[in-house]
Amino acid sequence: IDNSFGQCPTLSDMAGRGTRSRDWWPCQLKLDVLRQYSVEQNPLGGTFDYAEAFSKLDYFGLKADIKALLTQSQPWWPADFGTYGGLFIRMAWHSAGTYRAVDGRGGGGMGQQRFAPLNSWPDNANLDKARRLLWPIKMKYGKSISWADLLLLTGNVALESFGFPTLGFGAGRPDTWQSDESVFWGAETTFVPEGNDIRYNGSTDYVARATHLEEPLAATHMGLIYVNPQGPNGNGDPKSSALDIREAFGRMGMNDSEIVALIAGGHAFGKTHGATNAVLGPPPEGGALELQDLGWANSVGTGNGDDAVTSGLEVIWSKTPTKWSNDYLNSLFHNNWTLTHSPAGALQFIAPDSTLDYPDPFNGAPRHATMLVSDLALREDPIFSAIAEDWVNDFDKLTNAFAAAWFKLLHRDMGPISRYLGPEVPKQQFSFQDPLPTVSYTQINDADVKKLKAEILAAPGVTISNLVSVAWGSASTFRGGDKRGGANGARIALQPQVGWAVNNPKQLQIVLNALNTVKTSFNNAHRAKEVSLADLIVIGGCAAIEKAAAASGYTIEVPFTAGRVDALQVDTDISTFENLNPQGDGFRNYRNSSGWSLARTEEILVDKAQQLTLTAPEMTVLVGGMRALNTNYDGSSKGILTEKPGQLTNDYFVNLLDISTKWSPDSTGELFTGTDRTTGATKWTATRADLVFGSHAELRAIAEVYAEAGGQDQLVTDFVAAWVKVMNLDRFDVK
Ligand code: HEB
Repeated sequence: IDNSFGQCPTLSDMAGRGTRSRDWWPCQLKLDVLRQYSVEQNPLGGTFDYAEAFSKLDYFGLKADIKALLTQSQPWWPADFGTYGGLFIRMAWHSAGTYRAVDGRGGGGMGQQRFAPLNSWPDNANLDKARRLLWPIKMKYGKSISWADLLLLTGNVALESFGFPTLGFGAGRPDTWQSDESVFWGAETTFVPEGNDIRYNGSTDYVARATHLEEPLAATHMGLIYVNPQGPNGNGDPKSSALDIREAFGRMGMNDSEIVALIAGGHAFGKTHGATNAVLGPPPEGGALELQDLGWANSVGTGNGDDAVTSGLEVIWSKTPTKWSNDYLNSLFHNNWTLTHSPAGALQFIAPDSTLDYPDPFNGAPRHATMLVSDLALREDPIFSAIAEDWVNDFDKLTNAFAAAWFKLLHRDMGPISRYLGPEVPKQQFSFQDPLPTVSYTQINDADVKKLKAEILAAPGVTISNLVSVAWGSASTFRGGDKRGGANGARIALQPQVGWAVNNPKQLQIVLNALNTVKTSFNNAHRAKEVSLADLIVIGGCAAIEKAAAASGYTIEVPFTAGRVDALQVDTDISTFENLNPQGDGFRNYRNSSGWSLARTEEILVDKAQQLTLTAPEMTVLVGGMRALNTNYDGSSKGILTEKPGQLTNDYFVNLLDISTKWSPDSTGELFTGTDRTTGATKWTATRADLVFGSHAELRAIAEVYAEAGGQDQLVTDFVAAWVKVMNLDRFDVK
């Protein structure tokens, strides 16, 4: 356990050390999350195209090499039962299992297990060995396979080597080169088991607290992928463990039967490691140079093999830990369990009167059946046990359920199926992929777009403001983390998005009605050619921006790429789409104040900008431009710092930075009034999402660029570029 949070024994004066502004002003709004993954820190350079590199991969050669590696036990980390399969399955599961449905972050899509904090989480103990075992293979295949893909594919190959029929594999996860700092892993300053559990907002009641888990977190403690194997806070109680499991896996987007399938499937293999009470060395990130990014050094005995300590638990679930079987569930339901301690002192269950044919991984010595407290949850919880008992007697059902849940686990954050690469992508579509229909009609051309723009602008009820707002609402659900949302599919016209407060349902309906009328008349007038509502929503935004620019003296054309299609309600999973309902959308001056959140409005704005993969300048110009276009979600005048709303001007920045306005907060600290410093007359109102562009030194520096001489021209150019980027965030089909 590393108790040195926030401390470092050596004081250096180089390479960014010493006290920094972040130390002096820890509550300062940080823009770092908008500056990740720049070309400068990518050794493959900005032009590297992973899909292209992957297309040259000898995929089945790679799979054969992984399969061979499984049974090549290395003396520095001997394989249990003669195979690394169990270890590799756990590696893949822990890579993908950090996904949280609430904000779409985490997951295996960026190969983040290589970097802090994940590489050093207590729950990821000894997975450094798994990755190091894979290095010769990564080295051999180079750029044609990313670490992110390799970590997951290896888990698949391991399952297949044990005789499990997987549904296939979709590659296509380009590597990242730094820790993803955008993920909120919790506010705690200690790792499990010490976890000070700020995420439960003070609740210590195991029944009540599961529902108090702070959003967007999924894990129950800092440093865990999901739940404590010894029960909540190590209480040894399977019933309350079940509540934690349901909540944690639910936050990963898994339902009860998927949960049972994953655990019963995963723990059919391998073992846990707690042979001795060894005190382990620091995790990789805290390790000495000579350890070369390996952690958890174990100095008892050989420190590996039959002396290995990982979790401190010593469990062998199945009589056949290297073969796909129903033995885990058989053991769970057909044995009598007694709470006991592992050699390392951790709470686990043993079946003292079980048969002695649970094999030792090295010497074959017989052992009794053992289970984790969290495994017993599948038997003690009535809902889990009903599902599991059904599968005890129906192995095929378990096999099918695990295959589907495992596939979902690995691909949950990949976005639409069009992103999947490789020869093993299943033909079948899954609801978690948010399917879009394939269409055969001819797409509209430039001349059609021009005509459609004119028709939209002439339609009853539409304004520059509501067209821009709806186009933004449609596209801005996109989340870079799991590639869900976006304008394609026009899901803004479907449940649940159509009813979201941020979308102003009444105004939205006016625009959708107008666009649907345009759509019907266009499609009736053409034979094989059609326009989708999804495209029309975006075209509406283009038309409105062009008109607003014309009003301020600019003749521009907002680039548009046709080809979006309209999704069906049946292909739109309402409950998980609800996760895309924003806590706040500073771009439309929206903040949902219900629900427990410690976040400030300006942090929610930056967080949303990060989801949209925007840079700080892009965020700034979009807010300023959208205020000029009068696109607040509720039509309010908050932050509309212009006398000419609806024209694409830089007025917002000019007026925000004008010293003659004096700003004062209301009692909530959310709304501000700007008065004339001399006369005292009220000039404007604004929110935190506005004033931050004048108060935050770095944002102010960007705002100045748009307010100073030349700023108006630059605003028009940059606004259009950032706008088009947002409209196309989910166009994986367009290069
Ligand atoms: Fe698991 C292992 C816990 C789920 C798969 N796990 C394990 C361990 C632990 C656990 C503690 C041990 C580690 C060591 O080494 O020591 N899990 C757990 C929990 C949970 C789970 C608590 C929730 C309830 N798993 C899971 C899943 C999966 C898995 C879901 C898949 C799918 N695991 C696994 C494996 C293993 C484990 C395969 C083995 C590893 C080896 O062999 O190495």
